[in-house]
Amino acid sequence: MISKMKLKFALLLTGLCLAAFGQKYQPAPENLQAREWFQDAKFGLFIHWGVYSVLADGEWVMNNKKIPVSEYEKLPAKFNPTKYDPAAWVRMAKDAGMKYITITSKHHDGFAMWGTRQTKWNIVDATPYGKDVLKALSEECQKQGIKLFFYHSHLDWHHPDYYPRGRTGHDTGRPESGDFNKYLDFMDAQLTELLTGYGPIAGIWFDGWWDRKDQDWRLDRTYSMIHRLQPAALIGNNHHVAPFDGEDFQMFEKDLPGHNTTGFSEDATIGQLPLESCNTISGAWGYNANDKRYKSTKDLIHFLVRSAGYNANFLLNVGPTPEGEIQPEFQERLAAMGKWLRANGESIYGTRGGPLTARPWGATTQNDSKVYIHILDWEDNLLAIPKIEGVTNARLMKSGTKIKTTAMGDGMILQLPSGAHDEIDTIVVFDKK
Ligand code: H79
Repeated sequence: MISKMKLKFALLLTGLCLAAFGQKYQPAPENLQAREWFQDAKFGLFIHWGVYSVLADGEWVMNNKKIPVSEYEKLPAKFNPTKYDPAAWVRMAKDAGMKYITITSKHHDGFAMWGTRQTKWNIVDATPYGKDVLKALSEECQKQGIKLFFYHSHLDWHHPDYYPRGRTGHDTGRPESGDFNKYLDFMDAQLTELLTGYGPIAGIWFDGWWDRKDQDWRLDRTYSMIHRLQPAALIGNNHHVAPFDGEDFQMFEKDLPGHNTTGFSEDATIGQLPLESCNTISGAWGYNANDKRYKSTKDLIHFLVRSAGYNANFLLNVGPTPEGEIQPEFQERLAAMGKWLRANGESIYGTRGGPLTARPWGATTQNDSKVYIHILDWEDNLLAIPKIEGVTNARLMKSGTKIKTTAMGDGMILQLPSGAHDEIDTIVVFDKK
C-alpha cells in the first residue's frame, strides 16, 4: 500500500509537472464523464439563428455588406418568428438521430437570442416577438431528453467596447475608442446568465477568437467561471489552433480533423481532447435564400462516417428562416440521415475511431466488442487492407452474410459477395476475440 506521505508527494509531483507544462486545468469527474457522453453521442444539430436571417444573406451579412450599427439596428423590428416551434425542432433533431443541439446564443453581430439584462440588444427587448427563444428551447430539450450547447461569439461587431477592432467589423460606424476589459466583463456577465438560468448546459462553443489573435481574452478567467458554474459543461473554442488549457473538446470547421480544404485550418493541430467536425448542408450557416448548393444525403452520411472514423463527432447545421421555420431541403436530409442511423447506428454511436486511420475508400470504427469497416467509395469486390489484429467472424452488418478474408503478407483481403455493395455504406463487421 502507498503511504499517505508518498501519495501526497506523488500528487505534488503531478501538480508540478502539469504546471511546468503550462497545464493547470484539471477537469472535474463530471466533466470527464460528460466527455465520454459527448464522444458516444457522435451526432448533433447546429443552429445558426439571429436577426441576420431577416436579410436572408447568411450570418456574416453585417460585415460583408458593410452595414453600420445604426442601419443594422433596424433588423430586430422585422424579426418576428411566429412559426418558431421548439418542440418540433427538438423532435426533428431526435428523429435525425442527433443527441445534442448547439444553438447561437450570440453570433458576431452581438445580438442576444435571450432576454439578457446586460444590453437591450436582445430578442426580448428589441423584437416584436418579445420572447426568449433559448429559454423555450432549453425547456423543450430537457423535456425531450436531448442536450443543449450554446455557440457564443467572442467577436462582437455591435458592442462599443469591442476595441481596438480586429480583422473584421471595421465598417460599423462605432466610435474609435472603447475599453476591451469592459467588453470582457459584459461577456462574462452574459455567460453567467446563460449558465444559471437555462438548466444544465452541455457546453459552450466559442468562436471569433481569431479576430484578435494577440488580444488577452482572459480565457482562464472565463473558462474557470464556466467550470465553476457548471462543472460538466464542455468548453470548446473554434480558434483554429491547438487546444488551450481549460478546454474540453476541439472542433474543426467544414473539415475533417487534420484536413484543410477551407484554408483556415492550417494551424489546427489535433490535440488530445474529444473532437468535433461541423459542416453546413448548403454553403451558409445562417439562413441564405439564394444558397441552393445542397449536399446530398449520401455526402452528409459519408461526412458523419468519416468523422466517426477520425474519432470525431459531426455537428450538422441548419439556418432557420426569420419566421422560425427550417426549410424542407434541410428537413428531408435530416430525416433521411435518421433513417440510415436507425438501421446502422450501432456502427456509429458509442464507437471510437477504428484500428485503421481514414482511407480514401472509407473509414473504420470500433466499440468494446466489434470493429466496423465502412466501405464508402470502392466499386470492386476485393479490398486489400492492413491486417487487423484480434478480430474474427467477418460478415456484412446488414445481412449477416459471411465475408471471406484472406491473410496476405502483413495485410488481408476482404472478399465481398457480388451485389453486396450498398450505395451509401457497405459495412463489414468483425467480432473482437
Ligand atoms: O459561425 C459560423 C461562421 O459564421 C463562423 N464559424 C462558423 C461556425 C465563421 N467565421 N468566419 N468564418 C467562419 C470563416 C473564417 C474566416 C477566417 Fe478570417 C479566415 C477567419 C480568419 C481567417 C476572414 C478573414 C476573417 C478574418 C480574416
